[in-house]
Amino acid sequence: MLNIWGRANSINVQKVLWCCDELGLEYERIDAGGPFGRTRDPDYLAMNPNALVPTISDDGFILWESNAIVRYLCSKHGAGSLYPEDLRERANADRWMDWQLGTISNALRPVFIGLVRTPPEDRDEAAIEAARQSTAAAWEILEAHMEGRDYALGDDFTMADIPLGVSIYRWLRLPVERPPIPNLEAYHERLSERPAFRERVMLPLT
Ligand SMILES: N[C@@H](CCC(=O)N[C@@H](CS)C(=O)NCC(=O)O)C(=O)O
Repeated sequence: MLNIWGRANSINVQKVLWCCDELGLEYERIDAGGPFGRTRDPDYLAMNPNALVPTISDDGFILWESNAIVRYLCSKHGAGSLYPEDLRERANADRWMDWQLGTISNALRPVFIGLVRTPPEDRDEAAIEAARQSTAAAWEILEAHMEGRDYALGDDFTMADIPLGVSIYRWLRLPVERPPIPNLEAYHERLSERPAFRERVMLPLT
């Protein structure tokens, strides 16, 4: 039995839900985080001492960190499809997943929190603008990489597209000035053709 703890509007939970749907996995999702609380309950902290979502239990195997969860599920259920079997292909996928978490996510988060979760009167406009500029600059790297490619690794959809896809969706939905990124917009259009992306990721920003 696969259990997933996390609220459905969390970007990191959305990665896991989208991944499960792509793999055709059945699971039970338990609301946690944000208004649902639970993450500081002793039994939750025993699973995930970060008090963050998502966390999964796969027949009792506990795992947290969204990209690690996506890798684990793809490795278990998607070898040769979402989980590249070729070592270098897989390293490329890992690279883009780490880049999403280490670079894009850190840059994008203050823009999202500032504009979506902070009332206008409490916003630090200078900090939001600085983060917007950092995010726009970081996206240029993927924009250049996507020239001539349908997905992050080339022709086929893989696990690398999941973290990238959730972040691109947010960036394109935020009410901010964006330099032109035609390759990323085309990539987003391609992802939008996937039912699981539409259902799990393309939600109003809250
Ligand atoms: N690096 C972690 C970050 C997890 C994280 O920051 N989760 C956020 C939601 S996106 C969270 O739990 N926020 C507190 C809450 O929802 O209560 C991961 O990728 O899983």
